[in-house]
Order: sequence, then C-alpha cells, then structure tokens
Amino acid sequence: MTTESYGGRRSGLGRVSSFVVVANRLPVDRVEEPDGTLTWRRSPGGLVTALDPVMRANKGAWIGWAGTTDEAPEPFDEAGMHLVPVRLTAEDVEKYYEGFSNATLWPLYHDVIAPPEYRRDWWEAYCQVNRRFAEAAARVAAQGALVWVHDYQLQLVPEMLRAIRPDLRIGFFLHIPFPPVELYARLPWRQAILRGLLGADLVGFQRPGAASNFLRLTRRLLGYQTQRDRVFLPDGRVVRARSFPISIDVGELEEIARRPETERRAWEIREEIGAPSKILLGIDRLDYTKGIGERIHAFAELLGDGLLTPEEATFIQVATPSRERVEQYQRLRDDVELMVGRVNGAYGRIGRPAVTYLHTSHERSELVALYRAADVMVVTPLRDGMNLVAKEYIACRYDHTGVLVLSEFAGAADEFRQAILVNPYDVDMLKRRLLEAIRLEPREATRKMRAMRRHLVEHDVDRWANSFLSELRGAQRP
Ligand code: GDG
Repeated sequence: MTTESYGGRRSGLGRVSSFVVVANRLPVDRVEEPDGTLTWRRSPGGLVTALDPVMRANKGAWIGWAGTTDEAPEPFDEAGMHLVPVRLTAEDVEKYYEGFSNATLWPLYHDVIAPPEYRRDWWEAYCQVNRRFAEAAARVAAQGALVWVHDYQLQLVPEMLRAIRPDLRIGFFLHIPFPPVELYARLPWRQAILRGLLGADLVGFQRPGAASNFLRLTRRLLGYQTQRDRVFLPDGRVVRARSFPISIDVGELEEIARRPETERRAWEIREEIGAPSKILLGIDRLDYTKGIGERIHAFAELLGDGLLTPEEATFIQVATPSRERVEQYQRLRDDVELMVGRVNGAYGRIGRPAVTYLHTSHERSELVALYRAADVMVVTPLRDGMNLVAKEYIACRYDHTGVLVLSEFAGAADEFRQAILVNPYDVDMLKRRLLEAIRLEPREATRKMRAMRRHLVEHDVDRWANSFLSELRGAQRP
C-alpha cells in the first residue's frame, strides 16, 4: 500500500522509459482509505510480479486503464514503475471493453461457446481506444525502447505504434486462445486485426496450435509468405510468431501454502463444510468458458446415480464475479445458481451442502487455503488460453498430495500430461474421471503430482518473461 494520492507527487511527468508495458489495466487498483484519501494498491496479478525485475532494472513504464471512468490521473511513480493511466469514458467501457473485447473477441476466440456479436460502433470504439493506447506508448517510449503489448483488447496497438515510432522493438502476447481460420474468418475486421498484430516484431501465444493458426491466417487472408515461425511482410520486415506458455510465481505461492496459519485455515474449511472424506474444488472467474456448469452437472449425476455419497465427497466452487454488465455473464450466473440450488436441495443436508458455492472475491491467502484443503482440483474449461488455477494448485501441493482433473482444452494440458485429462463436453467421461480422481491410490497421486511439480518449478513466470523478452531483444532491428 502507498500514500500516493491524486494531485500528489507527479515526479514522472514527461519521463521516457526504455521498457514499456501496454495492457488494458494498470497493475494497481484505486482504493479509498477510511479518511477519504485515494491511494493505489498493487494488484495481485501474475503479470506485474513477472515483470517486476525487468521493470525495476529498466525503470519501466506501464500504460493502462485505471479502472474508473473518471478523469484519468496524471502519470505517477509507484513500486519502482512509472504508471501512465489511459482514460476510458463510460461509452468506451461499454463499446470497446464490454462490447468489442468481451462480447465479440472473447467468445469468437473461445470457440464461439457463446455467440459473438459483430457491431460496427463497437469496432470503431475499439480502433479509437487502441489508438489512444498507441499514442500514449509513443510518448513514453525512449528511442529504440522495448515495448510489450498485452492481450486481445489491444491487438491494433502494434501496427499503430510502429506507424508513429518505427524505431521501437515491439512484442505482443495474447493471453487467450487464437482461433482456427474457420472461426476467425467470420470476423468482419479480420484483416485489420491481423495487420494490427503484424506491427509487432514478435507475436507470442500460449500454445503452438495458436501460433500455427495465426501463421496460416496471414497466408490465407493477407497472402503473406511464411516459413516455420516467420512471416515475411511486403515491406521487408520479418515477424516471428510462436508459443510462450505463461506461468506463475511458484515460490510465492508455496511460501503462503507452507504457513501454519494456512494449514489451520485449510483444516477449518474442511470442518465447516461437514468434514467430508474428499473435497473437490473449482476456482474460476464466473465465465462461460470455464465449464463450471459441466462439472457441477457431472458431480450431481454421480450423486444421483448413487456412485458417490455427499459424505464421501463435497464440491466447493468459487466463482469470482466477472464482467457483470455483459448479458451473457448475467445469464450464466442465473444458470449456475439454479443448478447449485437444485443439487443442494436434492443432496445436501443441514450443515453439509453437496456444493458450496461462493460468488465472491477472496484474498489470495484464502485461495491458497482452499488449494490446500482440496483433495481434487477440478479444472474443466471448454476452452482456455492457459489456466493459471491449475498451476497454482500444483504450486501449493508441496507435499505431493492432491489430484488434478484438467480439461484437454486448457493450454495447461500441453504441459501436464500426468493430470487426469478430460473432455468436459463428454459428461460420462467427466463422471468417470471425477470418480477416478476421488479414488486414486495415494502412491499414484504422489507420482503424478511429483512429475507435475518438477515441470512447474522449472517453468515459472520468470522463465516465461525472460524467454519472451530475450527473443524480442534478439529480433531483427526495425
Ligand atoms: C486469462 C486467460 C490465462 C480467481 N478468483 C480470485 C482470484 N483469482 C485468480 C486465480 C488466477 C486468476 O485469477 C485466473 O487466471 P486464469 O488463468 O485461471 O484465467 P483468466 O482470468 O481467464 O486469465 C487464461 C491467463 O489470462 C494468463 O495468461 O491463463 O487462459 O483466460 O490467478 O488465482 N484471485 C484472488 N481472489 C479471487 O477471488 N486474489
């Protein structure tokens, strides 16, 4: 927590940086103290932790939205970073963020699990806001600086920024999946977005399949030549596209997991829900891509079939509120809550619910206690770029206990072949895999968890950031 306030220290005005991150959100949240002063608190996100060392070493700058539609605060310095807020009006939030980003691109890039809406006014807002971010980056970047643009909200920034500042080295990383040509080709602005991304020197994806989709699309829709991970542009530039699977700060989570108070809290959680033999856990933003309904449905059928009893296993589902003004999310919430109500009505007892459902946000320490309490972690997205929850669970199981059920459609499935892999669309398979996980022999569970931890420890978030940035540094000079 800091004592920075609006209108206070403005040491950073006009400063330029040799390393610039551009992301939809700034890595800080605005909080109001009891005395009414406005302060900033660093957000718990993994990205800021990952980039912290590079930010400090290079006096890095971070460009992003502060999360409110008030007048954007002046640039300020915080925790070794120069933060440059970009203003979004209420209309921008509605059209660029909730509209084009979250009701067009998000469902399109996630296998059209929900139908995307294509609206021209949303697209215009997306272009305008992307330009605002690009202009802010152009002002803040020093001559020849490295600029790292993040995620689907800002896919036009690389091209827009290069047009203003051809001296920069620009990287882009997409945190979500990149769809195959059959789906992507529906997008009315499909060429513009590809050109936007190709403004970067290096385009990073979570999975190799996403990078191949992108390379194929540049051939099909733009007619460019490609060779392995390279795209050859008509102006002579060469853009590289490949996968850099994101990770987490394993050490930080393990440290919290090992605290005695965390173990105490994990024990308390188990007692509070009626001390079942096995706890199954899901932690997700409440999002239709995460397969929350699918897993609860499968669990309910197991209870209904008599293959499981509520004494034997209970489910805890944390569904963190997300994008609450987007209609599809409101509908999803109703569906999930109806289902949970029905399951509990049928199979719960006083003091022992079949499903404990929490539609609230939690402290990180509470999430870690839940990871410690869970015998089986159930991660069943219908499509997911990576899924950090799966990695966080593995990080917390320092004693090599616990079983991970993991969807084939999460990026994490590429790395954790020892998980109990599942196709969440196949309810019978999901039921079988849940039972298998609940009844897995402890020695087998340990063998699997040990192998997954070995991989995770070697592939943490520092390695991810360093490998992207060293490849970007080595990119052909513009
Ligand atoms: C996108 C991609 C990709 C959840 N509830 C609370 C809370 N969380 C934290 C989790 C985890 C993060 O949020 C969720 O990360 P995921 O990776 O699971 O999912 P998305 O939000 O969809 O992220 C995804 C990711 O970007 C990174 O590239 O892996 O595929 O969709 O860290 O722990 N954190 C706190 N309270 C909560 O209530 N503090």
